Amino acid sequence: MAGKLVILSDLHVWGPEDPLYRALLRFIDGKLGEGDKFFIVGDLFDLFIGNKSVFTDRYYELISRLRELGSRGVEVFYIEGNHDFHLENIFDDCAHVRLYADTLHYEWNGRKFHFCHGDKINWRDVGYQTFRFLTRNLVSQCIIEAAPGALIDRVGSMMSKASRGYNPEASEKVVHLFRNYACEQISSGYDFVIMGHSHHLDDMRFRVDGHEGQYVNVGYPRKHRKYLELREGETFFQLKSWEDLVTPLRPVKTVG
Ligand SMILES: [Mn+2]
Repeated sequence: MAGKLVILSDLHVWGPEDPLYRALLRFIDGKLGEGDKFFIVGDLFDLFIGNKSVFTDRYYELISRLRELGSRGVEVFYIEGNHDFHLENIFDDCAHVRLYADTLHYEWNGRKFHFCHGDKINWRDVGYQTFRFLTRNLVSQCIIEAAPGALIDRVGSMMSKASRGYNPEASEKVVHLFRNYACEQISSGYDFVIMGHSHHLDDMRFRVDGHEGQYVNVGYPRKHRKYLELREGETFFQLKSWEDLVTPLRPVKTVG
């Protein structure tokens, strides 16, 4: 099958006025075409919880763009992050958009891919785990469904900022944990492990018992200005420069 895999994560778009938001729309228009698979590996938004009009109105343009990709022959795989989830009702009627709350195991051209945002990996990271627990468990899901969007927006923004303050940058230990996790997946047979969340740009190869696999993480595009691409016939993902991101994109905050 023709086409390529294109991967983005951790944009943490904070609003329609965010220059990165405009750049993302241009990215979707310019870089995706017939037969392509577009993978979003979580935290595309700094805050997007549930199918609430406060969010769907705010990001109307992007949602329309993703919805329209079907007619351009592009499939979308949205692996939810810890800042954007419960998106299940937004794309209900779009067969070309698939949502994953956790992990995506994928096969393409005989090669095996393991995708996850990565927020469950660092179990010692109390800040993230609390955020995840409070927002993802069933009780809070019911609350989210019943609560007005404006309230979720306010509370979520506070929590999002709090988790930012808790861990401004992935420590060496976290980076190490992510690489270990990737290595485990590769040793269990995956050819590629793709994660986000750490905001640490990574491109590593692991060879286990003669089997070589690649771990990639786009880091924090606001800072690193990279995305990932795998074309047919290529052996490994390329970290490509997002050359469109030339204007200053507000001071860099490394976020969880
Ligand atoms: Mn995250």
